[in-house]
Amino acid sequence: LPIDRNLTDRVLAGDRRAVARAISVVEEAGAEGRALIREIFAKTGRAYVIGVTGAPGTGKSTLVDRFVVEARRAQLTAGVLAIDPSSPFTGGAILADRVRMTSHDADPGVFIRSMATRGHLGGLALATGDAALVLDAAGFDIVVIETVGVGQDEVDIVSASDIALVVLVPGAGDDLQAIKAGVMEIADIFVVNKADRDNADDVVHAVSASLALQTFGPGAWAPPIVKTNALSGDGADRLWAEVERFRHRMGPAAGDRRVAWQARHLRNLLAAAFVRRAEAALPPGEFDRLVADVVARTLDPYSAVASIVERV
Ligand SMILES: Nc1nc2c(ncn2[C@@H]2O[C@H](COP(=O)(O)OP(=O)(O)O)[C@@H](O)[C@H]2O)c(=O)[nH]1
Ligand SMILES: [Mg+2]
Repeated sequence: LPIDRNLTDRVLAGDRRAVARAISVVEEAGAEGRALIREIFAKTGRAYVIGVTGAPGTGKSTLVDRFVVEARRAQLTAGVLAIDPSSPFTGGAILADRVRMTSHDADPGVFIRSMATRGHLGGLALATGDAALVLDAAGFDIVVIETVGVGQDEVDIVSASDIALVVLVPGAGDDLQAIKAGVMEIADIFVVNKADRDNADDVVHAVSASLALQTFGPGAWAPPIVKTNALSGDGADRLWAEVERFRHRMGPAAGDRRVAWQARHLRNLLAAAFVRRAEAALPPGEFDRLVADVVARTLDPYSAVASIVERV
């Protein structure tokens, strides 16, 4: 496939329009996107990737906005990917996140992009990971990925990050929010946002009670709980300080995390590539015939797979 060198070069030079275009290309999860990633990959791995997850309406976008202000204060540039379940798939058009309060438009050190959750052929986690690589290659110091903590896709996205922030808010059943979503285990920092509300401390206590049930070995990171008011910006500096503390404390362990993630990622890509190859190697209609045989119970699924593997 011919590679658009011009696009690659412009991404590496940090050209914003090229970055936007490149994200659209990788969102399509086709050969062009794979070629682009191949071209830029050696220039990635430098950005610090921050995953932010939590239920809808917990104030993630508002908080990320504040967070970006802190990053800029620290002389760091920031790329933001907001995975927005409410935005329809636009084929890559740039959507303004409706709740952004601060205008970063005039700031070349900030790039914000909304991505729809539907319409990604290769899966949301893959599209998001590749979009993060584009921002990384373009030279952004930090890449923030905001995602709604509901499904496996979102957990995958956050576990691909260097640090995971889980956002909770005061309200009914809040002590269970994180546990229900299965993100309790992946949180490096708990954020109790909307701390301007009365019962914010109830959430803090619920989280610390559940953390108290876990044992943290020597040198292990015990997730701190940070109260924020994203509307006023209160606590954003403390949140930033905790992220910095984690980054410095977890230096070598961060490498292990990337190794573990990369191993899983390669296996997933291998599985997908292998399925593509296997299906292509079968005579037309053969796969469907095997499915029919399994449904009819004349063939078991393990033997069906074995018969395909033999032929590849
Ligand atoms: N009272 C209060 N409202 C907040 C706070 N942070 C965000 N909000 C509001 O909560 C709503 C949802 O915020 P948003 O950032 O879109 O949440 P997201 O869906 O998690 O991205 C918006 O109306 C925000 O203005 C906060 O700290 N306190
Ligand atoms: Mg949001």
